Amino acid sequence: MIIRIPKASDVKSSEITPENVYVNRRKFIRGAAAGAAGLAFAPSALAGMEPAQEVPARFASMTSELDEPLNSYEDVTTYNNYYEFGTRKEDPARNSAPFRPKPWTVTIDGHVNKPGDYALEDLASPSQMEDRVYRLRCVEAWSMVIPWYGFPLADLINKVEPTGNAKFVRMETVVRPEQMVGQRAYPPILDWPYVEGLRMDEAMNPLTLLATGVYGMDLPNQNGAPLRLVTPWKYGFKGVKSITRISFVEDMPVNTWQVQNSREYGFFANVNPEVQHPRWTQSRERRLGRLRRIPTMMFNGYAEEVQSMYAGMDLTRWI
Ligand SMILES: Nc1nc2c(c(=O)[nH]1)N[C@H]1C(S)=C(S)[C@@H](COP(=O)(O)O)O[C@H]1N2
Ligand SMILES: [Mo]
Repeated sequence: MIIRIPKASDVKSSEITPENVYVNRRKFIRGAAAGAAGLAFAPSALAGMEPAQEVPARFASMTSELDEPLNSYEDVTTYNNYYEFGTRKEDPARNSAPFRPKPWTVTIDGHVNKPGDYALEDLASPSQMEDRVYRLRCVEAWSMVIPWYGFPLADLINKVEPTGNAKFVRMETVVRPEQMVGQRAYPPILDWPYVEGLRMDEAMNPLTLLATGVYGMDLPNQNGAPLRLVTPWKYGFKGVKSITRISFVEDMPVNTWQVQNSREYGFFANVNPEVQHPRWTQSRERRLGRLRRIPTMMFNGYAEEVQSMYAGMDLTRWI
């Protein structure tokens, strides 16, 4: 197995794989290699990363609550956004092997009764772990249906007891340039560390998940090992990866993409087909691996569970 570790100068933020090229190449890979075995094994060996792992049988007939089929393990783990490992969709799977997600410590600070440095095992007990099939919808208008594995963020919050001054939760990705080639690029691709946030009611919503896995297996590095956020009614960029710090704060955090471009990205980032991104429509999306575009649903299909949190807010202003 050869792992190519690119030089920092290889990473160009302007380089984005056109989706049609990607779809065609994937079709070819599937046709050539998957054959009849297709479903039983996660063909990550195809991507040259690690030995094929068995996808647990319980996923064979699993769908979303809207009966949508799951994207394959290969889709979920080879088409990623994780700029710490490069800006192209295939970069994170290719470049993240040097990253070491174990052991892992999460710093809890801010307005909270039980601050401290917690070992990941002490924040998530095995009995809280569950599969949750959620759509991930990216601003770039592609989407996937993913069987996440993890525990509710609300459980962690209850454990550490925020005080009344905590109005928002702010989360940070680890900074490890020696293990993350994208963080070695100059000029910097983003203003590290990657930062995201939720309002306290959003963080406590039962849909909000801290994922430690996909397809019932530990998160691969490219998906945000060992701990990442999944907020299914928000655009994918809210799903901050490899979380190393969780702060309970009074003021609305400034998230990475707002710093990058505040005209295009706001704090809330609720999936909303009626609010257009300045550079493309948000009213339709393409499920990875399919060519036909489908209408995007308000709040990514989770309106019933979340819309009351935004009653009275102008969602064309609070993007
Ligand atoms: N630290 C960090 N987290 C990140 C990103 C990133 O570049 N760095 N990309 C975000 C974006 S834009 C998306 S769409 C999702 C993609 O998650 P996935 O690759 O597991 O599908 O991760 C989000 N979390
Ligand atoms: Mo994204």
